Amino acid sequence: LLDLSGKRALVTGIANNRSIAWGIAQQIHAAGAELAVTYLPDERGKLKQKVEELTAPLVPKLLLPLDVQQPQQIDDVFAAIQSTWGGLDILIHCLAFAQKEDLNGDFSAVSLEGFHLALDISAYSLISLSRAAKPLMTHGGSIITLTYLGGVRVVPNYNVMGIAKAALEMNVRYLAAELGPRNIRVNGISAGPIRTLASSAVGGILDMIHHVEATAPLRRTVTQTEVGNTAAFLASDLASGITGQILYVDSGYCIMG
Ligand code: 0WD
Repeated sequence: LLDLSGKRALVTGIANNRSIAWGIAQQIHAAGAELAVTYLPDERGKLKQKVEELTAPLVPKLLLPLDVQQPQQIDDVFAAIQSTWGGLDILIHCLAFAQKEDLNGDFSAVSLEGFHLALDISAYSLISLSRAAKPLMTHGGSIITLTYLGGVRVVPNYNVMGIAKAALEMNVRYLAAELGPRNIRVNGISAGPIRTLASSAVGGILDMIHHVEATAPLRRTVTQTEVGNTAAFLASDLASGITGQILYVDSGYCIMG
């Protein structure tokens, strides 16, 4: 039976009630995990308030600011986890960013700065968060990230984020190889397109959603809850033999020619 009771989970990437991370937080909480959640700090503190209100029913043990571009904030998050829980079992990496101008038009137009930014926030951050989580996962653990088909195949307008996702998926494999002897498993979920704040920045996302609805074997897109259920499974002991994998939760779209 799927049971996460007694497990302590850090969930990053909740921005609002459409966030995939919110679907994951709800499902792993429902399975019994205790939560710590992070929010991207902004000057007016609006995001903090939003995430605080949204997650209140899940009674998170910690609500912490985290901009993955700020190494000090990463240190502070894991120091708080260490002093509150003394360890960690589950890390959900559910964040990405690229400049809007780099998510449509000519792929070759991407600036070095835009490239660095996308790869830093969307791919390197899995390495830095995993490095910080490693010493806390003393009884093994499960690290889960979110990726997209555009990291494997050319998807119109996904552009620099496709490069970031390709790097992210390779990060999953190298981290899985390093952390496996500690019984820390590292996997990615490749989700089908879902309407969120982040995906709305990708040019033509609605066309992509309609294309999936017309051609995927299940003839529909997936929900945050379905992605959340898969994350709960991967986080659980039911998935104890699975590491270094990218699991597609996309209504089967990726098998179609
Ligand atoms: O169709 C989709 N929505 C898919 C999303 C399909 C397949 C994969 N994904 C991936 C995304 O690439 C991302 O890795 O799922 C993950 C979560 O994305 P989401 O749920 O679609 O988007 P959203 O609700 O916007 O959450 C992403 C959040 C940010 O929100 P905004 O929109 O404010 O940028 O990532 C966070 C932030 O909360 N984020 C950061 N967190 C820490 N440090 C940073 C940062 N520097 N930048 C963005």
